[in-house]
Amino acid sequence: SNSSMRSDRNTYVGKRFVHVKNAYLDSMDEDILYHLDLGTKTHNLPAMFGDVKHVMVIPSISIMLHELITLLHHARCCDVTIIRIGTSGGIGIAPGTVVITDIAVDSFFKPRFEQVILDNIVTRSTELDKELSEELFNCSKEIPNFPTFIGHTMCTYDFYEGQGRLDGALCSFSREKKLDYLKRAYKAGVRNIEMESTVFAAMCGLCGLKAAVVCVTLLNRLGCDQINLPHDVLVEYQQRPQLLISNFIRRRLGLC
Ligand code: R2B
Ligand code: URA
Repeated sequence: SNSSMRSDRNTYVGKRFVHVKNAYLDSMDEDILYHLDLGTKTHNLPAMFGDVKHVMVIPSISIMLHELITLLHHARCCDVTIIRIGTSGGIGIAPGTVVITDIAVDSFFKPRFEQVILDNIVTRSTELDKELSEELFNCSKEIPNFPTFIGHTMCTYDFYEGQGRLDGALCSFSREKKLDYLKRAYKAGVRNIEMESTVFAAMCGLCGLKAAVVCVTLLNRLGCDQINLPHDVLVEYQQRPQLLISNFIRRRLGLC
């Protein structure tokens, strides 16, 4: 029909299609949209979503921490230890490796979290508890076949361009610039990238909580951008931080 006639690359008569400003996207054999658990090869995306609008909500760990730390205060908790566990992208290390963070750094490899307060930028330190990270590392040595490193963790505001990815709807840099950036991060001591550690370290530090960050890596970003390991492998990897922390808790309770 007239309404579905293509008049140029992005426009059907009477319809304006979404522009993706990324020259790499069309050359990809398959595009896995990791957070949506969808892929161009595994799902018929036009049939499933051609007529709907998506909304994405960005969860904020800082809101959760404000309320959790306030709760701990009201409950008069003391000597609190708090550990963030989760997933991350590794740099120069094998997928499945667990990284225990010594310092959380920002996108400039600096150990700081910049909080906008009113119309000021307030810079906060992102140091974590050294003794706690060493205790966790010792604990990891007791688990067989459990590759673990202590290293810096880079925390970003975005999963795609913000982590130097060549996929996603926007990509404004070359493959060479991406690799140069990630190699500089590696040289600065960064071993993994995620999206919560700096604000977590800053808030816990200021409020006197002993804090640690333990994340498994799902891919090596020097090799690829897409998270494309089989589902059961990803599930096993994601259980590794949980396994380490449950062993740590058992040890602290004197149960092993
Ligand atoms: C790690 O993984 C998530 C993004 O895929 C994000 O919550 C993070 O920090
Ligand atoms: N989480 C991230 O933030 N980045 C990755 O590459 C993987 C998981």
